[in-house]
Amino acid sequence: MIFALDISNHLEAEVEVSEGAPRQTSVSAEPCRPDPEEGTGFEHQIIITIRTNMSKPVTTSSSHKKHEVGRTMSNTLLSEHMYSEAMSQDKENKLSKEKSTHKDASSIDALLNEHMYSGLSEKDMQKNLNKLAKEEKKGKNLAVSTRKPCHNFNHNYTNMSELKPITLYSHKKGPNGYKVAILLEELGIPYTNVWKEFGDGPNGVKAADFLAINPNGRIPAIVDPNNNDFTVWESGAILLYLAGKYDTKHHLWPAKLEEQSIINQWIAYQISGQGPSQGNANWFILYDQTNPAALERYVKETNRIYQVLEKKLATTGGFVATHAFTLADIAWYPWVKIAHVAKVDLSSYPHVQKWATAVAERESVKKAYAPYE
Ligand SMILES: N[C@@H](CCC(=O)N[C@@H](CS)C(=O)NCC(=O)O)C(=O)O
Repeated sequence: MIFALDISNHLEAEVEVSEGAPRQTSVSAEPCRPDPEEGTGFEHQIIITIRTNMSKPVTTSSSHKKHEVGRTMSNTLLSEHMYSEAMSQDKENKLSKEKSTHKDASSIDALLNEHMYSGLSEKDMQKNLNKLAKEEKKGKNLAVSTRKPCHNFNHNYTNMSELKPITLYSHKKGPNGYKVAILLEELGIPYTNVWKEFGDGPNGVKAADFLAINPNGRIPAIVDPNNNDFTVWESGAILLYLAGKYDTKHHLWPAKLEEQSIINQWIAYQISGQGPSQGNANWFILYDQTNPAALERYVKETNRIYQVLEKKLATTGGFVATHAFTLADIAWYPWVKIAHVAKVDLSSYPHVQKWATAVAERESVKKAYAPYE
């Protein structure tokens, strides 16, 4: 199937999707800049990413051509995304109602596309819809009337500060929330820390209101107002969501599958190995010294994991997964920071110690920990 997709006012891309409908897609366009050779034209660069959980493979191809004023575009792909499971019923009803009130459905599609993919706020979308309605009354061509100028177009999240703050549910002393805070700082995404307490008290992670956000009753969790209040919990899942959605320049999350897999592998190891082992060591050290066998087991296992990390850091030129600072470093750092609690002596792991000192110096890390220090 070929879907024509309006990516901005100036670009058009065709995405070919193999048989079967993708359930989740995302599309981004590199910002287009004035073309110095043509003066009035635009430099066209398109990145199309289709992420899918469909069982059949998806193939993509993209083409671009100059915008022709007045062009209207159909947008079936948008609907595929919009009406996927990620879409709430409420939103779906609202959007289809909106569509039916306009003659030129394609321009509504374009606007909604912008809303869905680029973080255009509900309020701004409403403003644009009102503008559309006005212009439609005057008989104007809607396809060209409502779009932002290209340089200001935010499909690629070039201006993160325009995003609405993401809510981060965290705990001042819990390492897992800081992973998310560091990533948000790295990406320059505004966020609000909502500090939770442990237990089932009124502000506790096991209280009913928080269980509605994370049924597992643990921090971290996020709610993203730029994406219909999309909610994610489990630190690793949150890192991957934020990187997939907002690190479109691939600073911390490379585009190459193999590199992603290596990073994923180290994130998974952190979450299933270092975190639980070190966390249990902490527990037996701090709260239950009646079980020396359990304490010894977890301290030993935690130290074994640090040996694995030590070896890896000795071979990667200073970073956990690849040759560069990535999501994997972000996942490991907050636990390494508190290694001493679990009787891990970092001086026995010189590469880990050197790496942790360098990570601590990053601006993002300092800012993320500012509320803690
Ligand atoms: N696998 C989870 C672990 C989350 C976790 O254990 N969070 C701790 C704080 S760092 C927590 O909320 N503990 C509260 C509890 O266990 O009740 C993740 O990586 O997000």
